[in-house]
Amino acid sequence: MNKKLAIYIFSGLILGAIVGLMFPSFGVAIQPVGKMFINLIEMVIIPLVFSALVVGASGIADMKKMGRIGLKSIIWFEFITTIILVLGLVLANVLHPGLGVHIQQANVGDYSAAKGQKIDIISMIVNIPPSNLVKAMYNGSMLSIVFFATILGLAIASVTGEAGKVAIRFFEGISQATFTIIRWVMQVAPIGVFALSAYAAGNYGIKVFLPLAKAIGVMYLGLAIVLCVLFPLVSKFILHVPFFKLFRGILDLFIIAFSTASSEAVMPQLIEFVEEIGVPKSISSFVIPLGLSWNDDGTSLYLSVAAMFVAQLGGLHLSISQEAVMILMLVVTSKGMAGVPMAGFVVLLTTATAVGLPMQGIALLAAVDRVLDMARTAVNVIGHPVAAIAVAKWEKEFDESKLQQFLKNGKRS
Ligand code: DAS
Repeated sequence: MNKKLAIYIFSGLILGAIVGLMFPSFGVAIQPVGKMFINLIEMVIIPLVFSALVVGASGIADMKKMGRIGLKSIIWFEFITTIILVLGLVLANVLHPGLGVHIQQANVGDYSAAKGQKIDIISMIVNIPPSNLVKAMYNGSMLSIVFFATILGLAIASVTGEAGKVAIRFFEGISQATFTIIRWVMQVAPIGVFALSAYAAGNYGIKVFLPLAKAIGVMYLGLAIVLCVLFPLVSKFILHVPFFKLFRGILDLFIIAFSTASSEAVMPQLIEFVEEIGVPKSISSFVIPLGLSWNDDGTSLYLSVAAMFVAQLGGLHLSISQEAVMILMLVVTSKGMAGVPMAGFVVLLTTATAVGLPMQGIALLAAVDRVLDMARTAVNVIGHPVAAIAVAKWEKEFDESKLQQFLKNGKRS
């Protein structure tokens, strides 16, 4: 999403709020426009997740040939992203960003369907393998869709010859096309967000925007904790490298990632950086690109806070086991993500659909996604070198002398 569109979308939020507050009946009347915008985004979620996972899973099959490095990368990614997901959950449970107004109380559209939904874990796990894939897609059973797409991707990777290659190319095309559709839909986001914002203001007044501001604050606080506490602690006690001196060496990449909201924009420079400080090419050229879609630390924090914000805003009181299931979902659905703007928001949409969170809260987050995306992308970009160093150290292939040389120079060559 380019900066101009982001400004239009943000303006739609502000303008919609003003119009909704001044003319509440108009705000309520244009609710269908906002609902249609949500439908436009939701319509592409299943094909997007399905195709991205088939392609991602077929890559895992190749990764088996990568042996230890691939496995160690995935173990590190899961370790660090799960800690961060739980951190986000704790922050959301302590600071309650979504409390203040319950969307269900205003009985907005059919979102109240999600209220009080009990997630029965046993039957949920039993029904993960879909007895009928089309029915799973019709019901939006994301865990079943994720399960089948992963199995299909692994199976396609084992199909030798032209047929296997053509199948992967097909799903790669679908995956890219779905991201293009999201980009097209975001062109009308200013109108959609205007309508949703006008409805939000018209229907429940100014108090609905307070939780939104609070959610942004909680996410920025969480990202600051990841960047200034978690990464330094992991670097000092597990990796034994000076985090802030290394961070200073890629501050420019951090700023580029923040302003473009795209990790892919700085991926080549990240690979060069980690090789300069002592990570061998065999590891850097694998862990960084894979990390872009499997190790999004900033996005992980965003996802758990955002999911809890939406649940709280929708008046859903999730039990500990329901929160655990949601984290399990996020651990799965946040893998295979692209390093492009709004990628994390699409993952949130997927998870929200899967656990039945009210979409209205999601739509409000869409309005401020750019502000959130910049920060989470910048943190993602710092998490990738941390992972590359971790795997290199684990493989005992980290060249300490290069690190010392870098620290002596004080900056990237
Ligand atoms: N913008 C994504 C990235 O480039 C992060 C996200 O959308 O969550 O990493």
